[in-house]
Amino acid sequence: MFSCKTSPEVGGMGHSVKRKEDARFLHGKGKYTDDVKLPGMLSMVMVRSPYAYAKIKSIDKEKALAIPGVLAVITGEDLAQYNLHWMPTLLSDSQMVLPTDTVMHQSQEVCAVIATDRYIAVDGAEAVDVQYEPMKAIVNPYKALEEDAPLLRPDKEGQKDNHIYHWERGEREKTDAAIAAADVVVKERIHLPRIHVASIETCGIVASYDKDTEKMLIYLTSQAPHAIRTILALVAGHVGLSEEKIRIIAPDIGGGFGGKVPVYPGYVVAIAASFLIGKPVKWIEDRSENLINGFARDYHMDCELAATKDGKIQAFKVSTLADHGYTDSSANPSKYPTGMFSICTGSYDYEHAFAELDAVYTNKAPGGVAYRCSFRVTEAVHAIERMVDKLAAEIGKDPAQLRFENFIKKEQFPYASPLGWSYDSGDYKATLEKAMEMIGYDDYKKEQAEKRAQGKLMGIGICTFTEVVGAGPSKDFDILGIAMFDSAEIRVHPTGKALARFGTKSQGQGHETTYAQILAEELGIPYTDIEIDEGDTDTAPYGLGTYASRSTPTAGAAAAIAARKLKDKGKKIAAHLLEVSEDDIEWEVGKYFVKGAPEKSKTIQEVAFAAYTNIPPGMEPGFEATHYYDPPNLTFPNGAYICVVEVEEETGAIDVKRFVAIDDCGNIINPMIVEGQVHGGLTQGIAPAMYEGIVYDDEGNVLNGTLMDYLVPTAVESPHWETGHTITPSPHHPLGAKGVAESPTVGAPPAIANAIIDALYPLGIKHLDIPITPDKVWEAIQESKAKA
Ligand code: MCN
Ligand code: CUM
Repeated sequence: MFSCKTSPEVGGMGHSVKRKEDARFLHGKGKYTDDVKLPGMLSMVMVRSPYAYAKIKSIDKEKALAIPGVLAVITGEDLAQYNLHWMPTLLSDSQMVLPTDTVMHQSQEVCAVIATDRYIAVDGAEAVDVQYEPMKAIVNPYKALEEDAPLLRPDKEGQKDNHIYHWERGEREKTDAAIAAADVVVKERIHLPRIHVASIETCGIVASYDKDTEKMLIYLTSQAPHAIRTILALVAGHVGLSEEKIRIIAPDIGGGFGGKVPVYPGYVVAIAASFLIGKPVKWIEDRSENLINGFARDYHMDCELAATKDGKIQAFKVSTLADHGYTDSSANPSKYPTGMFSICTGSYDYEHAFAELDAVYTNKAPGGVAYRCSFRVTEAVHAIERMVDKLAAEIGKDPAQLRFENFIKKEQFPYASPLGWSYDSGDYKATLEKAMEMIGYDDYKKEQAEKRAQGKLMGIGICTFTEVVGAGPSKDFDILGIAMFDSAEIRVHPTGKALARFGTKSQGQGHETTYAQILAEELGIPYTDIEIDEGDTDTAPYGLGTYASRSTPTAGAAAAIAARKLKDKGKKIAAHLLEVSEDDIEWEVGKYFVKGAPEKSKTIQEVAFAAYTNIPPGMEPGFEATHYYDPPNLTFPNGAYICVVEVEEETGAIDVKRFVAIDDCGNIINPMIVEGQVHGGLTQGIAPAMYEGIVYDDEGNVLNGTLMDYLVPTAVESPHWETGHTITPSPHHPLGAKGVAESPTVGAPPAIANAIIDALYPLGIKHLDIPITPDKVWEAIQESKAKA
């Protein structure tokens, strides 16, 4: 167990101090991209395609340009003159900035109208006359692979069909043989549909080019400002936008959740427009533009789990078809096109596994982006956790018992998983035991038996997941060739107050508080005396940004090590001040003292002052340190979630009665912030499980592109989350911490799905895909009754 080393006033690790950033947010003083107003700023609005697949016959700008205040209509042809009409996606596919001849999905950007204000720009966009020749869209990814399917990407050299790539991990033959020889094999096709992060703040940019200084100043709601700057320089270097001339400032962010990692076409057009016109250009998406473009996942997974008749798991195989829309824009590391999907073997110890994935083009918006997912871990966890429950049902074993019998044991860590990961640490048994005790599992089992006897539908669902977060190591992980590590830079001022800067970027995770707490833990400087700064590429050290719950595993570690470098320098200064040898100096949080004479001491603040005023001969003045941290491994948090539901047979209505979430993210920096992250993440877990899913018609139109039709759960839909934790420190992280922010979103959907399907099991219903809505349940019930 973890015990605090610092006082609450110093506020190091383990203290639930209040978030420093909240005063500004609660007082309405957060500064978001749309709050940026620059002199002479213009507004940009996109003309978007009503068709999912069409040839553009003509674009007539005349009427739009005749409107007073409309300054320009930018088309793909205009950008083509500068070779800026295409851009790379983060996974090295190609994406149109603006089309020159064909639109590939409904709501795709067709051209951009620049005007003196947004109202005029909207009028201008309506006045642009685009003539289309609609074509038959491919919406179903299985149909996209049929022989007579039209080739969607003839622009790609060597592309002969709509198949993007094949990926596989593990041993196909051995896994197939184990499955063929097993007593029991359960099979299921599981679909995780497209969903949208639906952050409160949509995407947006203000681009401001100064022709005299040749500097491009960009305000961007971005989770990864440094990486985006490098990519922009690589894409637009040929027109003079080189990296030192680009400054990206990511101001406050109203939710990222993965949706603010990529570069969107609107960003490039706004930058190009400002570059050409020489004035600041703002582009902010409206809600529907945000909802219809760019989704997470869309995985169709064929799963097979094999076991002995008493439930010893022997092999797992999953073959996935991934619908990426018209371009693969997944924000995944280059060597991991399917992200960390190969964590799909889960928390269980068995020998044989094989995972393969085929990615395919369709006429949908670029997909595979993110939804608080740790790089495709949600999909992986859903696959294994649904299948483990299916196996339990098949052999009539309690799903908790089945899990206990198959868990990787505490002594087996570091554990080499069959698909190639080295799990760092965990105690899965303890985590599940704690969850069962907290919810009162055995009592619910009895209650369920009684309810079933009365013909009532009650279900209990478990998910015991293993997460994988914290990329690097940089030798394995890069995005478009940019290696993944992260950074911290600390400056302690003469008065002992400090400023620390990071290569990550908070979108609501509380970094201004938790990074200060890490430094407080290491240096003993109160967290309130430490300012945290992120997101400005001109001032922050280079880093890859905040996503995949990597900030604590990477930048958090960098902060600790940078602080330790400072402490080493401080020790020399303290020895000088106390007139003893360095070897005689000891450290206790916040001060150095002479071994055996604790009354002879110097505080960290006194040492900081001396660093600028009274240093030993030959030493460099100043009290600063920087560290770029390249982790030796990822961190593997885990959790045990249990959900109890009741389903009303007449209506299909689902009532989540209880939800207990026990997370193990190693040592915790701020328990309250972690709890907040878990609450938010669980709500984002019930969302795909029960409410959210983008619906397409056969023509590729999105049928729920507004928040009237796309149900984002609020406090009303959310159950009372009950949370707790176990602590298994990461053996390789300097603070023993693991990332946590996405665990709940990864773990909650299968727990909820398992509970609902468990409730329906007496009716013979053995699987439902998420979102499991009342109408889906009602239909399944009607079908099962018709069969009976
Ligand atoms: N933390 C802690 N102790 C730990 C682990 C984490 O106190 N052992 C704290 C951290 O210090 C940090 C927070 O919990 O303040 C989350 O840390 P971490 O798990 O490292 O995740 P990141 O900071 O890298 O956040 C990214 C993650 C992702 S990928 C998505 S998606 C998501 C999420 O954060 N988007 C969010 N949570 C979000 N929360 C808000 N409010 N808004 C978003 O857009
Ligand atoms: Cu996968 S969403 Mo988060 O990693 O930014």
